[in-house]
Amino acid sequence: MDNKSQHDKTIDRREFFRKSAAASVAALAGTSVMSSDAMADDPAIMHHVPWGQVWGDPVTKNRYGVPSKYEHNVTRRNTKLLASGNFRASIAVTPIQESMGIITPNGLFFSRSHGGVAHVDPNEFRLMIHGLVEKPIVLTLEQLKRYPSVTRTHFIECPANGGQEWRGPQFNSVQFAKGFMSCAEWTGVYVKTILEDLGLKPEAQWMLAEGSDNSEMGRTVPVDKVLDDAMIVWGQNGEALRPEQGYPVRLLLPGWEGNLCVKWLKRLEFSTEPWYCKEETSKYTALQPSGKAIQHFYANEVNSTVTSPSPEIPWTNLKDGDIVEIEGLAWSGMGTITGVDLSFDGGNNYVKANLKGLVLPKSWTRWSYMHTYKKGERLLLTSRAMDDAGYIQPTIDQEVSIMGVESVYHRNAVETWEVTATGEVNHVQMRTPGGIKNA
Ligand SMILES: Nc1nc2c(c(=O)[nH]1)N[C@H]1C(S)=C(S)[C@@H](COP(=O)(O)O)O[C@H]1N2
Ligand SMILES: [Mo]
Repeated sequence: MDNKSQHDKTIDRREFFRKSAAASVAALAGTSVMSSDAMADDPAIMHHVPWGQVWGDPVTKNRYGVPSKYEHNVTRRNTKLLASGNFRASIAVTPIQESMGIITPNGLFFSRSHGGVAHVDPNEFRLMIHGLVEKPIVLTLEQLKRYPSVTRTHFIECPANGGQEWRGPQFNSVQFAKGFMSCAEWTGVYVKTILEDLGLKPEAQWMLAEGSDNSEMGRTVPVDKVLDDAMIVWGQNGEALRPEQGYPVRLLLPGWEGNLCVKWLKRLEFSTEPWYCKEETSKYTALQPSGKAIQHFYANEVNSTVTSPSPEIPWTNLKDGDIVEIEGLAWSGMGTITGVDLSFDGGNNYVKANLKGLVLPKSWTRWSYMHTYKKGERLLLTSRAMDDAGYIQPTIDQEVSIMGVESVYHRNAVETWEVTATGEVNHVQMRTPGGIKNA
């Protein structure tokens, strides 16, 4: 390109941006998200960018595509503080501060594997289904996939999500505080569909699920849940499960504790008794709107968090008067999110946030609230979700009064994120109305 045409292009662009800036200011009339001076004399729109002057890479360079190199910081993370620092059998947490919509890309999906990640040869995969069924069977992967399939969007959450924080915040990070979970569109077959074929004997009460990995992860599940919505899945967001998620096949119990969703599945056995009853999880309680606790087990209760702003991506660049979107996630293993409240004062007063996009049962639900930022203001952002099973998130004081602080599992009290006068974000815990404790 010669100098002349490059110069013309520069003039054209400058005029274009001037015009469109003026037009957008007029259209938004005082409620502009971005002021027009955000564009004025920005060298990045005036000069001729280097990537526009050369041929790009061949489109087949990455036969399996990878994210832009500039997104290299968006990764799962691990810390020695989790799972005794054993990086083989540990936890890789999802960067929920970077999440968009309600789907976690497969490369960022949360992973917890007690015996490390197994690599199963799909040709040697077998699934045995036996015990109290009329027709016990051993299926190859190809035979399993011949059953009619369904596709459903559900989160998987480790019940230890947030479980380090009963006494107060341990991680000044939304990724570590709340990232023991992810959400995907799963493809597979309902276990009830297979059971219609095999014939479940009426005395069957429990299903044992076992993995073929080093940890086996034997878990028993009540037959009611199995016949309700349990799935055997092989598809994750439009492709085969990733090894970290149990390739080629895992059990999925929508909304229930992640540890029951046995990966690298090899065996289902139906029986009258549980082989291994998780005593401690069967005693969990959940708080109702009345503040009274009820007993239940296995389901992950209604929960939410602010994901933006976050300690990782704060508001330090915002100017006074900027309009900014506060965003977060809400989820419930007992049903569909019906609403999310947002507080700016740590949970004393709440306004209604908006639910965005698809609102699906036992799925992440995205919520947002448009806020006009005042430079120097200090906020205590607290979100509180409710579901169609009638539950609402408790305060930490309500939850601790019933559960104590020794537990690791099922912490679903509201979370608070402090925005300081300079826009930094800190994870804090509100133990008494009006004041920060354990900050
Ligand atoms: N076979 C097997 N299944 C397993 C595990 C395991 O270690 N082995 N970990 C469990 C735990 S504790 C959780 S929280 C979920 C996590 O699923 P993900 O790794 O796909 O996020 O898998 C569960 N299923
Ligand atoms: Mo877990």
